[in-house]
Amino acid sequence: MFSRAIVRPPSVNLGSGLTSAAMGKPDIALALHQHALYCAALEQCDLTLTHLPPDADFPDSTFVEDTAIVTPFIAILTRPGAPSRQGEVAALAATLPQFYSSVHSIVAPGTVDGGDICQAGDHFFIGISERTNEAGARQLAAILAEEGYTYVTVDIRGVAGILHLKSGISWLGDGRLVLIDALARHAAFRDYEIVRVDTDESYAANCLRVNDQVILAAGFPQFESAVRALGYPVIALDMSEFRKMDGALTCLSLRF
Ligand code: CIR
Repeated sequence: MFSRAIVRPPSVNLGSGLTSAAMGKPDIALALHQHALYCAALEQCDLTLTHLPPDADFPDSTFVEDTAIVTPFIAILTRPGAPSRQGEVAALAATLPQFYSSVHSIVAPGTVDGGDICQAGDHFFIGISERTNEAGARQLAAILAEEGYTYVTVDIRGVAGILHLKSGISWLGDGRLVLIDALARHAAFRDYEIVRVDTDESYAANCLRVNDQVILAAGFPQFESAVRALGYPVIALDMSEFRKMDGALTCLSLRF
């Protein structure tokens, strides 16, 4: 169960952030509206939110998930792989000690983006990507192992179309993983029940189980039906403006 989340609204220059999507510039008013609905959905799932102030020095800072890895028991500040994002971590370094007695850190030459880290119960999938390097993965793995978690690394550098591991995988709980086709046969996922996402709906693979509900991106009817058929109450949210900046549902919060 999660009880809290940290969120950070987009700043006016969201459109100056990093992106590989050729989908045009985000509409800031609409992005703020979508962010407000996202926050409301988390509250509907019984989370108490901490709102960090927007920061125009860091146009990607709304994607707060990349700056820390949090569980109900431990917190780890990351060192994001994109140099333009490394300064985002300071705000989390100032905030997390309210909730944790000690806070770990990834240090140079390691880099880790939270979007590459998928927790599945007591087990972690650690994506090695253009953002998360092997040194960062080793540091993270050592911290997790010390805390009693198990882990496996998943190299996604050859997987087309995903920025982070969690662009292609989500943990639904109940032994179930949501996976894009390109990851579905990977050995790391062999012991799980797999909910596959069709290639034309692959953006929907990033979804968010929060307590009893599943928050998913609106506009992907096959995936939404599959999740409903499994019996989960669903909240569907329009993510259009964040998608333009390679962002998806999990990126917009840290849940613990
Ligand atoms: C970036 O490229 O870093 C941002 N524009 C998007 C980050 C998305 N974060 C995530 O998937 N966890």
